[in-house]
Amino acid sequence: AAPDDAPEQPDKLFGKPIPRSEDARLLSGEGRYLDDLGHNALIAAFVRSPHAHARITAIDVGAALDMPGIHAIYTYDDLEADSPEMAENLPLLIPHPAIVAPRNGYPLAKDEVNHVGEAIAMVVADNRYLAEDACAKIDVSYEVLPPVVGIEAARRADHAVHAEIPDNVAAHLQHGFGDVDAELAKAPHRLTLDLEIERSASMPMEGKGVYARWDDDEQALTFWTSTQTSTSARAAIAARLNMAHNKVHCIAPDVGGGFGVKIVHPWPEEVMVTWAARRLGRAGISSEVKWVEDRREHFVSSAHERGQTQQVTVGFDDDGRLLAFDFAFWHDNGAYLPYGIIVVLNTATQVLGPYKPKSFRVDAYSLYTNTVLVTPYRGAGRPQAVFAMERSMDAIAKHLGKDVIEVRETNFIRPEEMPYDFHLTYQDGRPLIYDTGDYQAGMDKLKELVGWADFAEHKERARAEGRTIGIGIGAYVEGTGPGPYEGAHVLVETSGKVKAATGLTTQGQGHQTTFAQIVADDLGVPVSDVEIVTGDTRRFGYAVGTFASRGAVMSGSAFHVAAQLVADKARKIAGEHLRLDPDELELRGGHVCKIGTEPGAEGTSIPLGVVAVLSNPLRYAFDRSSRQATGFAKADADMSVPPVPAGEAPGLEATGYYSPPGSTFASGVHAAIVETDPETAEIHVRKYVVIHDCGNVINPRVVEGQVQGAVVQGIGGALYEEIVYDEHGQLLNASYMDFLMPFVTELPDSLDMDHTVTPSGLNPLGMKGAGEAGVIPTSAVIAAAIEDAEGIPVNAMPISPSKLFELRLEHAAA
Ligand code: MCN
Repeated sequence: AAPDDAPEQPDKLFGKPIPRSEDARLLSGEGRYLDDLGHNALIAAFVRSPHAHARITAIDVGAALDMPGIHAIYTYDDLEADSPEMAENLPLLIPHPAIVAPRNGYPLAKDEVNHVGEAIAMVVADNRYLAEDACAKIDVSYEVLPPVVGIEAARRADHAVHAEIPDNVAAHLQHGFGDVDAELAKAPHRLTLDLEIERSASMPMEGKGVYARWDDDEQALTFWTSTQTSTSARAAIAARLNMAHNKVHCIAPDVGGGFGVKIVHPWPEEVMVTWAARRLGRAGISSEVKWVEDRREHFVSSAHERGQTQQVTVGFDDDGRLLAFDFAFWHDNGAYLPYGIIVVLNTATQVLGPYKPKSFRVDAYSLYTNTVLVTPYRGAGRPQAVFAMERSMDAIAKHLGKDVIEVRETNFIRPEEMPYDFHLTYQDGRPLIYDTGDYQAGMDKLKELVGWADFAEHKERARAEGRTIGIGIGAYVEGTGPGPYEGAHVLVETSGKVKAATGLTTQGQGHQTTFAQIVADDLGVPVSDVEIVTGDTRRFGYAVGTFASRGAVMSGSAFHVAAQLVADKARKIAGEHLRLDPDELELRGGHVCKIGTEPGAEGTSIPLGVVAVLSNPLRYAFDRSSRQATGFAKADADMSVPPVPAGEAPGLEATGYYSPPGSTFASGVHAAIVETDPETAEIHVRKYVVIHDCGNVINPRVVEGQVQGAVVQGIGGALYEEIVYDEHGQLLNASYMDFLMPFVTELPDSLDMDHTVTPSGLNPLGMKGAGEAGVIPTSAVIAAAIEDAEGIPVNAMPISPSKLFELRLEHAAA
């Protein structure tokens, strides 16, 4: 159902839970993913480092080159011989003053490898079998160096990942407000918590992949890549290959999930495959090269996240009011820093959630380790932040013997305090100001939906039956929809159907449906008449990308701006034709018609497709049916065309951009009821409840699907998923046999959801983002519920049955 308090708009598609129009195609196998393309391409495979840290002393490709079906083998020397651009380090995408020592690798390792899986050589062959066989024949000599694995080893700094950075510190960030030391000194109560969140990784069903096609006649390159940022990927490749922008096109075909890992641009494989296509194309060998990541490569050579060690010291009064929140954390950065420290910034700037402590301090370190690099994964630093804050809230309540919800409510920012200015800088460099939000309203709904008032009784009853259950609560605030901009192009065809494009990419979020709802509303056409194109630089060249839950706010708003421009133009053209003032006209039922009259009525209405004909002089001149459709073709011989209204360009189309003044802050509260098995320590999530606020909702069905998916991903992180390295930097669980993701059997018995709606004033439709929300408080909530069930502190995630079993033994011994 639509959110209760959303405004009623009976004629509008905005707010309606219509089914996702993309699903029939995607679920029936009609999707075209990267590996469905380029069947005639040569295939690339990579030689990857078996060592976590080593110097490369020699590479012998001779035996591999002599194998049949092998067309080329490249190493760093080939890049250096090619051009200064190809020999350069991969870029640091988001610089920040807290980054003290940025280091990035090369498309192929230069003389050192810093994690197992780093690419050293590329083979291009007739097929993957031959390419892999040739990889096995390439002889790389290494001088093995001591690896740095894990946060503790990086902090001890007995060894360095990068020799010139002896303390392994990539970035050091400090910020805050108030006098934390003074507040802690005089606080009636103080507590310190040591916390840990596992290293994990986004696991899209489809891994990375790139297919490039060189056109030697045009000296132009087109490449398809499974990316979240096709425009940035194009910019990155154009720069590296030293080509003009308009000679390079990048297309994201159907993308089978991203969850953050596909934001990085360029990936080494994107550089290598595009470069090889041009090089081999010019040599007349083949103009097409393709590489598709296999699952093991995804584990060892894409990106991971989470991975934090935290220490929180809180000072509070007898009511549980936070006087000081002193937060130190150490973040496992992996070997390189392509994406800057956005994850660390998110943890540091969003840890306060819906609360307003009197003083606040963050001291954060991002540390290099000889492991796969770390980039944002759905939630991007916020699950870690919420873990620190919400575990603290529970500890305060326990210390004071108070209700966990009451302590939270005592610290809530109130709706009348909005917009709330923390006088801090947010991760986007702008002031950290919450635009709107009503956290109390969310908590009130949560209590109702989860049955808070009756839970104690419920728990006692369960205990009497020999069952152990517990409840956990968690709240969060999430900055969504950051700028700088997103754009859209909307075109009405002479058929009356609408083609609309944005440069933003899509990975399964339902953009085809939700963006079409916005455009259809603005143009008064059926939603099925709107086709949305995403992530194709041939169709729309300026865009930022899909991450940070920005699609609805950014591209949704841009579609609205562009469609409004088209609607204005349609009213002008139709007004001239109907001899009515444009202000007297509206777009409804596929027509431009006089306000309040029937669409299609003689003399006061004109079909939108006909307006498109009138706006397109050439189409009008050559197309007899178009002339007849306008109803004012005098004779076949009359080739005169209707004039485009003064000040307008031909074509019923427009481009619009949207650039927000700042991020908009979504929020929510979650609760979980878990049951733990007294003997086996198995953990079942019996009930999961979400109250969610993403401002005005375009499509509740899509949003609920997003939240459900993210909650399940969060439960995966809380109970099952963990990337495990041994001390040599070897990944021990690089397959789905050992890296456990929740199946349908691990879903909560029930997952209930409701919404609060505090519209944002920062964008024209009052939206906030929704795509990451479900995953953000999940670990904190599950930890709290297990703690409540077992009466044992839970300070490290994930918590498996065996870990819970150990905790029980430790607790019993203590
Ligand atoms: N929406 C809405 N009303 C709102 C807000 C959002 O109807 N008020 C709709 C949007 O129109 C969109 C969907 O909900 O269809 C998600 O919107 P938004 O929150 O703007 O997020 P993005 O479109 O920017 O998607 C990115 C977000 C992120 S950051 C990750 S990570 C993630 C996620 O979306 N990765 C996903 N959801 C995913 N879903 C799938 N299937 N696959 C991924 O890789």
